Amino acid sequence: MTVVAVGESLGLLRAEESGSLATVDRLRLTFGGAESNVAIGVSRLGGSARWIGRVGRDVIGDRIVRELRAEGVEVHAGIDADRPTALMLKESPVPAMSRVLYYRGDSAGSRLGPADIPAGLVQANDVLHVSGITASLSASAEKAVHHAIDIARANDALVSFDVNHRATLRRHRAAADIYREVAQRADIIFAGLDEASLLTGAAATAEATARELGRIGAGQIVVKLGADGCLALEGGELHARSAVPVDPVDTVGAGDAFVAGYLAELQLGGSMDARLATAVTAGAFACLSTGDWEGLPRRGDLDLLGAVDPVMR
Ligand code: KDG
Repeated sequence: MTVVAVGESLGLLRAEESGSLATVDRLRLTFGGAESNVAIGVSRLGGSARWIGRVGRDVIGDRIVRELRAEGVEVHAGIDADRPTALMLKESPVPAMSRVLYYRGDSAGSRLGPADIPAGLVQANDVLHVSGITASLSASAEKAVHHAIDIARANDALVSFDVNHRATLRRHRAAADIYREVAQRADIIFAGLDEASLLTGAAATAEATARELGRIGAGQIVVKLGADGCLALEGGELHARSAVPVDPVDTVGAGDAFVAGYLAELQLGGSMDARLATAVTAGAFACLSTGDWEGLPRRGDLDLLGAVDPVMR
């Protein structure tokens, strides 16, 4: 069973110190992308992962493809000779707070279209993972997401959808409409409370949120509650899990790490409780690193956050 993630990955210039990018001068070059972060996370946890997207014919695109392959992710990247790979800048205006600026309008990745989705995208029992970011990039990217879902449906693969709302993304139509149409075709929905309210209207509690999302039709609902853990609904039963307490340095990428933990355990046939345990642990790891994916744990790391002895020899 392979997790097949479809989306846009972007070059990332990240400030190495707190303060405004107007004055900070030390930056690190890396990359990010919600769906490729999930693919890396699954691969690091021992699972099989594939990423599908478009990059420009440029050094940032080369870097993304090379790094993903180095992380054990199978890559199907369309190369766009006319448009660049997108960029984002990440600054930390005050310690432990991150602000992301996008330079992605009409990027190679946002020109993703149905023709970029291979016919043999998934096999039975694979998981297609998509997010609200990809469907928001452009009308053609939204079509690509639905085309990928058509292929998944025709091949008995599961469809996983993380709403991943990004308020500053410029969209071709209303976010709630885009998300609702994908959610209605998903088997697994991941959403934070605010994201869920875009789909169903605000609910009073996490439980009410999970049940409202459940009415959309997906068999697995996972409400991400950040430092309060998560609440899942499957077969009418609720499963709660506390977060693993950490002192976060940067929470960007924690949601993707959470999804990767969940899907990696699902690949192994793990129970809901096992899926949530790995999800919250992977999410905690991601909070300890300033990179969007660099802090993702390998399977052998998962026990480290509970370790009593601070020295291992
Ligand atoms: O979830 C982390 C992502 O936000 C990041 O890696 C980049 O895909 C990205 C985005 O659109 O913000």
